Amino acid sequence: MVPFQCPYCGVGCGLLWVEGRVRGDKNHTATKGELCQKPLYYPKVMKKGRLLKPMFRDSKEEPFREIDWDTAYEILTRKLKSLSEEELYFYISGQLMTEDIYVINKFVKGFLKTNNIDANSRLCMATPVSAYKLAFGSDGPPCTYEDLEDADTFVFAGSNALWTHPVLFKRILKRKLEGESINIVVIDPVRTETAKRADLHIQLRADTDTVLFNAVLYILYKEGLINHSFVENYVEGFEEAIREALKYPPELASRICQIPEGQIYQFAELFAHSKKLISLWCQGLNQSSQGVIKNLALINLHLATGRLNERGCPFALTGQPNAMGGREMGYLSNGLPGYRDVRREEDRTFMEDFWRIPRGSIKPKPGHTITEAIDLILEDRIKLLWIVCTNPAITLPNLQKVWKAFEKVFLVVQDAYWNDTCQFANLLLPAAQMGEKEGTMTGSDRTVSYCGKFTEPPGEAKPDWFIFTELAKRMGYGEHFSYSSSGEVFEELKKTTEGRLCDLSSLSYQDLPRRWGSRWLYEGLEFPTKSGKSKMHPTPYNHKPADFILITGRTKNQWHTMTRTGKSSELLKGEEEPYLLMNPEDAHELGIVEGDYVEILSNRVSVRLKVKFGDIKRRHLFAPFGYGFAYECLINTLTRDLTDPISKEPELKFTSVSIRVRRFVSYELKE
Ligand SMILES: Nc1nc2c(c(=O)[nH]1)N[C@H]1C(S)=C(S)[C@@H](COP(=O)(O)OP(=O)(O)OC[C@H]3O[C@@H](n4cnc5c(=O)[nH]c(N)nc54)[C@H](O)[C@@H]3O)O[C@H]1N2
Ligand SMILES: Nc1nc2c(c(=O)[nH]1)N[C@H]1C(S)=C(S)[C@@H](COP(=O)(O)OP(=O)(O)OC[C@H]3O[C@@H](n4cnc5c(=O)[nH]c(N)nc54)[C@H](O)[C@@H]3O)O[C@H]1N2
Ligand code: SF4
Ligand SMILES: [Mo]
Repeated sequence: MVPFQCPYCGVGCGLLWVEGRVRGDKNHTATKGELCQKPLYYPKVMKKGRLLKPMFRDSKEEPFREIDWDTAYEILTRKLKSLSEEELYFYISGQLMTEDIYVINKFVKGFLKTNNIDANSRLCMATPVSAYKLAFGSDGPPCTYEDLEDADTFVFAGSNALWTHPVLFKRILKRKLEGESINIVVIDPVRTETAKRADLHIQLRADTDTVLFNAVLYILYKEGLINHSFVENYVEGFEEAIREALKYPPELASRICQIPEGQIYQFAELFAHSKKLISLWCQGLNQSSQGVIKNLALINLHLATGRLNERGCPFALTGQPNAMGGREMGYLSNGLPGYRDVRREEDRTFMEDFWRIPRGSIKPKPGHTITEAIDLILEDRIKLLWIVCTNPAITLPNLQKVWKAFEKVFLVVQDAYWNDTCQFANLLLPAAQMGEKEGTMTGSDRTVSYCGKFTEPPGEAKPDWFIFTELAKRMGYGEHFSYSSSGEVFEELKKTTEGRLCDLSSLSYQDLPRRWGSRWLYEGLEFPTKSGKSKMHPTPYNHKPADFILITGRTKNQWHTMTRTGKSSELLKGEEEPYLLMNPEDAHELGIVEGDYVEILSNRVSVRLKVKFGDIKRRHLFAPFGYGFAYECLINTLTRDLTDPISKEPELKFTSVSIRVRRFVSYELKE
C-alpha cells in the first residue's frame, strides 16, 4: 500500500496504490478518502504510449534516432554553453513535484543565471496570484477545506466545479442533499452541470463579471450594508473602489450583463446576510485580458463586508495538482523559493547565500513570460526552448505562431508520454511520472502530500529532478547538486521556507500529509502588505464587442490534452469527439441543426466542429480545447495571445468568432 496524491486536479485527493488498484486514502487529512473517476483508470494508462529512450535529431526534417543518456547530456551541455543566458528558455509545469520544480528553478535561476523560466500556471493561476498579492500582500489561499463544512453560501464564479473540482463540489452538495440550508450561486454564461445544481444561476454575458460585482458593491453601499468597522480597521482603498462601483447601478449592470436586475439584488442579499460566504472561482474569471480586475472586483466584496475567516473567504480554485507547490518554489519568471521574488534584493541575496553562489548571480529583472518568449524565438533572440511536463503545441493560444516558433527553435521536450509537442522537438527526454518517482505535492488548501513510488519507470525514463541533477553535474555544478534521492532535495528545499508564510521547514516525508499555515492564513487580520492592511481596488470594466463569443474549457473525464485519460476507453466514453455547444435559437437563425458540422473562424483560420445544442447564453459558443492533432481539432488556433496587463495570463475564454455553415451536395448530370 503506497500513498500518493492524485496526478490530476488541484483538489489534491490523497490516494492509495493497493495491489495495482487506486483507492481513496481515508486517513488523508484534507480529502478523507474521497475521489472521482479519473484516477481509477490511471493504472490502465500508465504505460501506454510512453517515451522510453532519449531521442535526437539535428534537423527537424530527419527522423529521431535513439541515443543514450550520456549523449543526451553531452548535447545539452554543449548547447547550453554555446548560448548566452538570454538565449535560453524553460517552460515547466504545475504537474511536476515540488522537488522537480525546486531543482529546475535552482539550476536555471541560480546557475544558468537567467530568469527565463515560466510555467503553464501562466495560463491558469497567474491571475489569482496577482490579485491575491495586490489585495492581501501574498498569494497563499486564505482559508482551507474545513471552511466548506460550516459556510452556508457558496459562490462559484467561472467555475464548472462539478466537472473540474468534483470532490470539492460534491462535499458541498452532500451537505445540501442532507438537508442543510445552503445557498449555491453559479455565475457562468453556460448552464453547466454545476449551474444545474445551483439555487441561483446568474447566466451573464461572458467577461461582464466585473460589472456584476461592482453593481453588488453599489447596492451594499447604497443600502448601508458595508461592514464599516472591518473596513476602517483592516482595509485600504475603500473610497476609490466605491467611486468606481457607483458607476454601475443595478439597472445599467443588468443591461450590460444581460441578466435580470432582481438577480443582482438577490446576490447582494447573500453577501449582506449569509452566515458565512465562500467564493470559489476558476478560469472563467482568470483567463481574461481583464482577469486581475475581475478577481479584485470579487475580492472587494469580501473586504467591504468583512467576509474573511469565520465570516467567509475568497478562495481561488487551483487547477493543477501541484501549482501550489510551484508557487511555494517560485517557479514563474519572477519567483524564488519560499514565496520570494527576484525583484527584491534581500530575497536574491538570501537565495544566493543559501545556494552558495556569488552575490549578483540571480538577475533582478523577471524573465519573459511564455507568450513573450514565443515572440522572442521568432525574432531569433531565444534559441533553445526546454519544455517539461506540459503540451504547449495544443494549450498555448495563437497556435500557428507557436508552431512556427517551435519549428525554428532548438526544442527539448521532457515528457512522460509521446505528446503533441514531441513532433517539433530536436531532443526528447523520457520522464518518470506519478508512482514511478518519489516526491511531494501541495493541494488547493495548502495540504502537502507525500507521493510514493509504486512501480518502476518504463524503459530509461528518469525522474525530472534527477535529469536536471545529472546535467548540472556535467556542467560543473556537481557539489551543489549532489542529491542522491528526492528526500535529500526535500530536506534542502524546506529550509528555504523557514520563517516564511509557506513554512514547510518542520515537515518530513514521514509525517505527511500536513498543511502549512494555520486554518486561516490571516487569522489576526494582519496582512503582509506595507501598511499591514488588506486593499480594495477600483475595478473598471471595458466592453469587448463580439459577433459570437467563443468560450473554451474542459470536459468531464478528460485531463487537458488527454495523454493519459484519452487512453482509457472508460473515460473516453461519450467524449470521443470534440464538439461545439450552441444555443438552439442562434442555430435556427443560421439554419443549423444539431449534429451539423460548422466552421468557426478567427485569426484567419477555421476549425470544424460538430454542433451540440445546450443551454448557453445567446451569441456564445463553448468548445473543449484539449483534443489534439489526432482529432484534427486545434481550438487554440482560434484564440489570441492577448494577455492581462498585470498577470500576463492569456485571454483563453473570450474570442470573437464567426460561424460558417457549408453543406455540399453533388448532383450527377446525366445526358
Ligand atoms: N475534468 C477535468 N478537470 C480539471 C481539468 C481538466 O482538464 N479536466 N483541469 C484542471 C485545471 S488545470 C484547471 S485550471 C481547472 C479549470 O476549471 P474550470 O475553470 O472550472 O473549467 P473551465 O471549463 O476551463 O471553465 C469554467 C467555466 O468558466 C465559464 N466561463 C467562461 N467565461 C466566463 C466569464 O466571462 N465569466 C464567468 N463567470 N464564467 C465564464 C465557462 O463557461 C466554464 O463553464 O480544472 C481542473 N480540473
Ligand atoms: N483554449 C484554452 N487553452 C487552455 C486552457 C483553456 O481553458 N482554454 N486552459 C489552460 C490551463 S488552465 C492549463 S493548466 C493548461 C494545461 O495545459 P498543458 O499542461 O499543456 O496540458 P497537459 O495535457 O496537462 O500536459 C501535461 C503534460 O505533462 C506530461 N506529464 C505528466 N506527468 C509528467 C511527469 O511527471 N513528468 C513529465 N516530464 N511529464 C509529465 C503529460 O504527458 C502531458 O504531456 O492549458 C491551458 N490552455
Ligand atoms: S477530484 Fe481532482 S484530485 Fe480528486 S480524484 Fe478527482 S481529479 Fe483527482
Ligand atoms: Mo489550469
